[in-house]
Amino acid sequence: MAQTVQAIAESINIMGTRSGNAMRERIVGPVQEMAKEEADAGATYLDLNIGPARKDGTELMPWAVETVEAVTDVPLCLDSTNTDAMAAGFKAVKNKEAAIMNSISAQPERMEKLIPVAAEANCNVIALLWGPDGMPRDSNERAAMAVDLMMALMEAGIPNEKMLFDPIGTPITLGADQIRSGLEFMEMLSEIAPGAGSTVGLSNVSNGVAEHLRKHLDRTYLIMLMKYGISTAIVNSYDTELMAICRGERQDHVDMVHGMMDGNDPDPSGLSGVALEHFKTYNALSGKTVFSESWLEL
Ligand code: THG
Repeated sequence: MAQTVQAIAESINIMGTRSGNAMRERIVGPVQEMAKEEADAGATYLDLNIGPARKDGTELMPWAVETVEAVTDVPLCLDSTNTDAMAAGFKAVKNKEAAIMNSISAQPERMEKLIPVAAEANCNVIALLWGPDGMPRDSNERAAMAVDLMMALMEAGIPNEKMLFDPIGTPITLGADQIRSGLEFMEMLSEIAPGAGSTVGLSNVSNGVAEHLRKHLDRTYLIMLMKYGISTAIVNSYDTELMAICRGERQDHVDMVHGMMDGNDPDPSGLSGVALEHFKTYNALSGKTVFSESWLEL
């Protein structure tokens, strides 16, 4: 059986060129068009990212929920750092049990405010491995944070099966070591929280890289995460190649990259097209070659 990944489509976003203005001005058309496009592309969830929304979050999030639910039944993933907006958004969600709260981090204040909201909604929860001191430095700090979050969620009656741990993808521009520590955590997760799922915002890895090159990093990074059984990923659903990987339709590429992760490199002279791109991109993401924006030309 081919391995699949559930896609959380990321494009309805207050920072986006199409969706940002529409969200700020409460124009339903562009948001509803994008929701339908993401659903048609095969998204399992639609992320609604309103950002910090300090002024109007409690009004904007319910608006986004109702706007999107009017055109699709695909479950939603409510994405905001504003805890009041999150609570107001969940009040509006029709199918709360199928939805995702994005996210609860290991910051005491966020845990206190959001865990009761999640417990009442009986929704899925992204447990973001971001603590009071920010980004965890290595896989052990990630593991400690995951235990804290799991215990707090469990005490509120939320089972492991409803948790999605996000080790936080780091940009390749920060170096391959940081990427490796996220992957190491993914390998530990089934022992830390048996039955729990996982997610990563794939595009974090290509943050700061020239636009036309980003998709290559996101695609190969997803395949690397699949080696450790990632269950969902936050994706650009407009990338059809990435969506094909999610659907389990690129098993040859998956096998090649996973082989490389085990030290079995193919002969690159026998590779071409997308397979060769994965080969070169894996070498960049794993630190085998020093990262620069010419990695695909090497
Ligand atoms: N983990 C979790 N949630 C997250 C992230 C994560 N939510 C936010 C973010 N990271 C994932 N969402 C996005 C949404 C859009 C983009 C990246 C990540 C993006 N957009 C294009 C750009 O900026 O170039 C296009 C924008 C446009 O339409 O113009 O890159 O890591 N749990």
